[in-house]
Amino acid sequence: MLIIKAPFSGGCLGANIGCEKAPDAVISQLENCYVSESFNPIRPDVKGLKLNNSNIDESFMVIEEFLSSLDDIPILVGGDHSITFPAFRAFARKHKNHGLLVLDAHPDAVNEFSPPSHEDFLRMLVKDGLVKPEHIVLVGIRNPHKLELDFLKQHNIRTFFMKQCHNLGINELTTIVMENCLKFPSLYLSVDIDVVDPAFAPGTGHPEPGGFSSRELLHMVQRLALMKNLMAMDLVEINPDKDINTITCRLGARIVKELLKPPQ
Ligand SMILES: [Mn+2]
Repeated sequence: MLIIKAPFSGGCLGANIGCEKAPDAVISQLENCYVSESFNPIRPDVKGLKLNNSNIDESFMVIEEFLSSLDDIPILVGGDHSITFPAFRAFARKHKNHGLLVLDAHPDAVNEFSPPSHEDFLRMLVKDGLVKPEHIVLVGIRNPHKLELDFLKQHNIRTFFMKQCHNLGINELTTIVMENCLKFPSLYLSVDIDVVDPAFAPGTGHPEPGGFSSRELLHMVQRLALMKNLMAMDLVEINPDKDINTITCRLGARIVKELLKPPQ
């Protein structure tokens, strides 16, 4: 596995400036996560990408080209959520009948900006035919815009709204999400840190109260990491400038640690 640092805030529409500092901040916290909770001994390589925050097209090209050339399973550490667009495009070229699992407070389907921003990467993936809507699973959604609700309904996208997540309980929720995702021969997992309650992850651009606890997210992530079809991952929207006592960066490092899996 390879951790790839993607220091990019050029797609955040000004809402999360500072998130370009997250890759370094999160990876430096990784040194304080001595072991995974299952004592997985994997020590991943880390590679940094050179991105240009004032040039989205150029940065997307760098991300896509690097991931296209990679044989390893990548964990991309952003950066704002727009980076999922080029990362997923590289993934979609390599895999057939692929699926996308997104853990996020927001559906990220407001506009149709091109190149996409962190508010509409999902909509643009669907619009550009890079993923079938029925191969998308969203988890943790709360406070969606009306345009986003219309989009989810129109495309019949499998959505686990946060209230439903809570009512199911983390164990059952994770089981159902995994059952949904095991149908795809290959899966991309995108984790937006704002799926976590801001009480546990304050360092982000659009805090939405009422999310998962860090323990609940770790439960889910630990079980998702066991899925054999999981072929690419990203972790986005952490902002060290908005963080308190490095809680969020440290949680980010813990998530990365739990996602690492032995070579197959
Ligand atoms: Mn997002």
